[in-house]
Amino acid sequence: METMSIHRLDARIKGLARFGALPGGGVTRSCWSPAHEEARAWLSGEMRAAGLTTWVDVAGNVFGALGAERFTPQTPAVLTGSHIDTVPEGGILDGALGVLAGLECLHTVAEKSLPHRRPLVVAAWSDEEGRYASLFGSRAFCGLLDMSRIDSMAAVDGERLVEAMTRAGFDPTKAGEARVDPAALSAYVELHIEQGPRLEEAGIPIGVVEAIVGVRRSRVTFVGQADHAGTTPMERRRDGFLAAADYALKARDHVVKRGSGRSVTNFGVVRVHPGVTNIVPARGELMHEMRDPDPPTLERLARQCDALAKRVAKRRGVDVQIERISATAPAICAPRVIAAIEAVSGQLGLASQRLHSAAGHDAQNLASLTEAGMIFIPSTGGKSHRVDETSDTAAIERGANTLLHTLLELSR
Ligand code: HGY
Ligand code: MN
Ligand code: MN
Repeated sequence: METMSIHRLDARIKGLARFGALPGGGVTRSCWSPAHEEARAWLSGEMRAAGLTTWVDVAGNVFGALGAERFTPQTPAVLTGSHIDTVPEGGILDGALGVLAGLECLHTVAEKSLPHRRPLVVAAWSDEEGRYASLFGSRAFCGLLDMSRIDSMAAVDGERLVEAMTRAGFDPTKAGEARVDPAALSAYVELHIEQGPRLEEAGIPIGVVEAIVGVRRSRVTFVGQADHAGTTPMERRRDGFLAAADYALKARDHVVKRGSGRSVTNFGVVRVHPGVTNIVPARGELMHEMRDPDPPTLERLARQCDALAKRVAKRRGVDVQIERISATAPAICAPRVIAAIEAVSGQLGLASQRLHSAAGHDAQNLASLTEAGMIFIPSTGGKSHRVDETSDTAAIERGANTLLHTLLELSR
């Protein structure tokens, strides 16, 4: 079976890693940042050098195509891709692998004139990591973007999406026009690192994703009373931070004990106000995230945690405010794409295992428009969203060759 060039792919992975590179390794490349925009220009250049037609849509998504100039219902395309934006202090493979392996596959198809009846397109979706709004570019492409909220979309440090997009040369008011006609797509398949330990611990080289978790994020703010940190008797304090801490520990235990076994939760952003050492915190603010592949489970846990927050506030004599920030719907992957990945893995002599994705991905938006699926490769030590995220070259090669033949299979 034909193979893609692991040397060229490895060189491009190292090439992209230069943009936003951190001194001790890893990368910070937030969407719309100067490093990201330089990376976008570099990627478009690599796509053109590979013989692809390239364009960027109004939501900042970059496309490279074989056999098409644009998306059109006349010639439904087989699409692959992922993202080139990263979390702060992230790894060099999360997202980059799927974009660059997709590029390498199309480069191989072009140079070896491999047969494909349908156009093949590789995408780099903007702001997948959601510095401003999670899965932003693929949401816009899939017609799932709530344009009424675009003015309020902002990073945790307060920078607004509209400022960042404008600085990068995009008009945020047009992002909703990125919407594609669903008839212009035939299938979507994304290659990604698993970002967890399951495949490596099972010794399985190829993961076949069956479902992708939904992710709910809420801002939970406990409001007590600022007071002197020295003179206020302990029993009279209405400490907003301690209420938030009490809630976080109880909510974590609740999700673990009463969730589905695949439910997870996290409190990745914590703010204390006024936030100085000699004032009893008036406010303790948490960004509370929870995930599960099953929509009813996610809804139930959210309701139960809201009730828990109110009980904790009452017992501690403070108030609580709960604001829904975002919610992505869980997605089920398409049987046709799952079957294609499994058939190709078998032809390549690679063991595969079905699993759910505990990370969110652009594929869950594409699944609302077309038959979508994902291929995972093992993450070394299950590490991701940290500078030492890595996968070995052999794993990358196996994953990219599986992607190559899955794309050819789907484009027959
Ligand atoms: O957060 C996630 O699940 C993904 O890595 N953006
Ligand atoms: Mn990520
Ligand atoms: Mn990712």
